[in-house]
Amino acid sequence: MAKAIEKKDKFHTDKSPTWCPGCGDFSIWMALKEALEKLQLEPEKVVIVYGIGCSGNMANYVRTYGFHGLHGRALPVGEAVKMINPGMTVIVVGGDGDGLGEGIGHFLHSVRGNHDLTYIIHDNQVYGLTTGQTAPTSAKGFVTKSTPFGVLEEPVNAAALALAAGGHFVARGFAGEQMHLVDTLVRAIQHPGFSLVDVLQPCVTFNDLNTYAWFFERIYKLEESEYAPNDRMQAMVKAMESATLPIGVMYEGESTPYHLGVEGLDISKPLAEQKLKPRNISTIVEHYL
Ligand SMILES: Cc1ncc(C[n+]2csc(CCOP(=O)(O)OP(=O)(O)O)c2C)c(N)n1
Ligand code: SF4
Repeated sequence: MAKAIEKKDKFHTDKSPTWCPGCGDFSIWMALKEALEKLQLEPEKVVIVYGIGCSGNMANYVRTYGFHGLHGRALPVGEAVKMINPGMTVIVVGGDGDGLGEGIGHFLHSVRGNHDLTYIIHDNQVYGLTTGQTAPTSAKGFVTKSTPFGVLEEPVNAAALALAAGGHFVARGFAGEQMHLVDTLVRAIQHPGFSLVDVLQPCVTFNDLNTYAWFFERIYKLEESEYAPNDRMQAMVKAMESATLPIGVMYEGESTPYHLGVEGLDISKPLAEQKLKPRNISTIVEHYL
């Protein structure tokens, strides 16, 4: 009995989530813990970097190493963690505002660098934590307290951006399809290099447009069709669909993660355990004297 509890609680903390009842964050949280279990990872071998927002509050609810970064800055922290300790599984969790608003530059550069981490976006099309302002993913015309006459811009499409930036693993999930999300996360975490899992997530308090019912009317699973996720252009067509919303792996291709290409980086052990090797830099210094 004690053993069963121990196993079930491997990624559990003693903190209870403060998310609103019914929030999609719950199912993403449970799917992530289930995926880590399925991959038989140990908490001490996983680092999760969080952004700011309701999604970022997950920092308190998963028992792994964690870092709660600044708004929009979680990805570069995750990249650095992987570089200095390549033996760790690195996951970055953030909101759509965090990653596609403040952090959009980091997002594109992290994708094109193919940094070896799994990026989970809680894509609720609104700012949750700051009580319902427009997010970069909000639908055109969506009325919020910061846009009382409706959003004027086109929404940002995370999957299409990742594909355009050369991403080698691009997937979408839906918080209302938890077991499907577990499988998608397992594949994403296994993929070497940058993996995007853009999770469509209802915010039951501040988004009365993109509800569970709204998503259930539109989503379909790529794995249930003949779709093979090996063609970038076809994946782009899938990512751009708007009347219906495909979930699952849109694209997976050959991938060499960034840290494996860095000349001189010793990946056999963490940087902290490496001895500094003295180097003679006198020729460089002399060049500038
Ligand atoms: C640079 C910066 N700008 C704005 C904020 C204020 N802020 C905190 S959370 C948040 C919205 C978070 O929205 P999102 O990232 O979509 O996450 P959610 O709460 O919806 O999960 C904002 C604007 C901040 N903390 N830092
Ligand atoms: S405000 Fe929205 S995103 Fe935040 S916890 Fe509540 S339902 Fe979830």
